[in-house]
Amino acid sequence: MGKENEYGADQIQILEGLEAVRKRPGMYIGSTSARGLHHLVYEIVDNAVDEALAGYCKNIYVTINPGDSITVEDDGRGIPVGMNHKAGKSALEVVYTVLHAGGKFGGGGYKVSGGLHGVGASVVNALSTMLSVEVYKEGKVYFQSYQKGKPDEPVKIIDDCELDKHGTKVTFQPDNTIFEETVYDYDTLKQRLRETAFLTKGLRIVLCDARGEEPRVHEFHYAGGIKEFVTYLNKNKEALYPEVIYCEGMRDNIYVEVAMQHNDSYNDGTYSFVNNIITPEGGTHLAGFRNALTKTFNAYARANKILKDNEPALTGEDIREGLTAIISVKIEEPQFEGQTKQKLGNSEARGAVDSIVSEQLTYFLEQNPTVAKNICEKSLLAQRAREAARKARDLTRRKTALEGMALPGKLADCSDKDPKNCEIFIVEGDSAGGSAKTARSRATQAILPLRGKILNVEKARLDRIYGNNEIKAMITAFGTGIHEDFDISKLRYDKIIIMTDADVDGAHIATLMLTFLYRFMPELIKQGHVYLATPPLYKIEKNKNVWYAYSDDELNNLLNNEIGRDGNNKIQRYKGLGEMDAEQLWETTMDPEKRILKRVMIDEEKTSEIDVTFTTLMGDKVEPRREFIEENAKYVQNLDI
Ligand code: 0RA
Repeated sequence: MGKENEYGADQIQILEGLEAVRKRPGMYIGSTSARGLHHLVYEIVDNAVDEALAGYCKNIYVTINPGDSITVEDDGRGIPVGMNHKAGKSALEVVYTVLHAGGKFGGGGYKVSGGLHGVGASVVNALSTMLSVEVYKEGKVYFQSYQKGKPDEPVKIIDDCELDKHGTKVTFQPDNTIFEETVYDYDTLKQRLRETAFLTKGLRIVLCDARGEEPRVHEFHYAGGIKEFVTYLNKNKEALYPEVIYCEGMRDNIYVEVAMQHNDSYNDGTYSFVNNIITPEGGTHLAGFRNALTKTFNAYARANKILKDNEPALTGEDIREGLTAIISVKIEEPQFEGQTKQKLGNSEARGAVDSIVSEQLTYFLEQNPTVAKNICEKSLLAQRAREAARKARDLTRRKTALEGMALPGKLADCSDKDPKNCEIFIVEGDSAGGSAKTARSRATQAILPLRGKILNVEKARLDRIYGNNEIKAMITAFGTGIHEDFDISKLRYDKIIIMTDADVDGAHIATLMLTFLYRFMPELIKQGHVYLATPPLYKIEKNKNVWYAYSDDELNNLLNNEIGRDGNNKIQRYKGLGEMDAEQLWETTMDPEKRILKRVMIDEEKTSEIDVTFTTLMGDKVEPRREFIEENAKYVQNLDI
């Protein structure tokens, strides 16, 4: 076959490849929702991060331009621009037009192909109406631009630059015929880029939002890497000891880093990453860490007589109570398993993490006996609380076994017994609960009124939680049990609807409820069973007609258009659910035909930030909470976490 034919065949393959990406974008970037839109940025940034991991790039600048195009510039070596003889074109063009070409060329350096969606720059290119790239190398600026992945022209030199300038600058405009959402969310990018900077110590990432009149800029640069990540995650909690324990090493060609520190909370805040990408379902690296932790602490506690020979061993759960930990591995060919491919499967990662953590943690404990004793004692307390909680739980279990499903007295249950048809309203206060009971559709709607504020689970151990009446009522009403007892098939209602006043107190109660659900029954949220009711803020009456408005914007819209501004309008501002009679409550908030429900969702990629948010809102420290509320006051309409 002649050279030209070969080139032609290649060309056809490339076009077919790009077409495939545009036809089934979800297969390559997961989704075409806001999430997929943001993945385009991560894809391009991750390529630059690989260059940083190889030791050549120190700074990455990410800019959201007016019109929501994105520019990512790095100061790495610059993508190779020379001829790729096999493909018959510039290596740069290969990178941007051939599927899965990322990193397969050029030798040397440490190349970790991205995790779940490490699909390469060509996918971003195929899904962009426009993409342009400049490479700075040896005093020249190389350039190529593309539309929907197809190059406008071959790579050309467009300018000279400083001899010592080097790097790559990419700008792309996501295709609005492919993405359902094309507006970038600054906070989403900010969180992810902060995380990337934590996971790549020494790398500086600057994010700039140039869409508004005043640019917004955040800079992330952590010399301490994941050690600083742990400090950040613990910032609203009291650390149990000042040191962040850090282990690092290379085994079986796997680079392992672990950082951890206990705090005075009761949650396990462990997050694991593979090649800088979070693994929400853990996997072998996490298993290796847990094994090492349990083994090492038990050995230490026994050897130092903190745990007597006749006492039972500490469980992993005991030791992880109040632990904040980051496990980060870099591995050349990660294998992902599980339904959502978010679980690391490489068996060698288990041994690598286990041996590195066991060895270095043992050494640390020997060198820091005060810290070691501190952690062991906290674990012993956890063990005792766990024992007390088990007894309390067994008691409720025995009770339910004896009395059948002993539903809480305050619950007005629905008559339909098929959970798929049923919903439960958790209502703040007895008076609103009364209206809701009158208003409801008895067949399918159950009402559980809660008295006052529910226990802040962020500040309580399991045994106290089991002792709390409001929480017990919810647990029995839902039917699923919690923690290791949790069984979604026992869920008695398809929808759990939190209905609180549309004021600050109501928002606080809703947050307490969400904290409880998030910590004890996260699956209910993950599987989309949890909702927030939306009561109206205003009632407008004119000539016996009635309108409801659910926000200030809506009120103004109604007054400007449908109703008209008129002195005879009667506008009532609702302060609480209690101000509505049963009929109004039904019409505005409960009627499945008319109401607005907000489904609460968890973005699996954002869990560490969700934890920070909950501890900011619910923890002991007042100052960070005030700051958070001030910073977010503008954005409160969005209650998803
Ligand atoms: C492989 C080899 C060389 C550079 C890169 C990859 C590279 C890739 C990307 C992607 C984004 N930014 C990047 N920067 C560099 C070395 C090429 C050479 O030495 O000529």
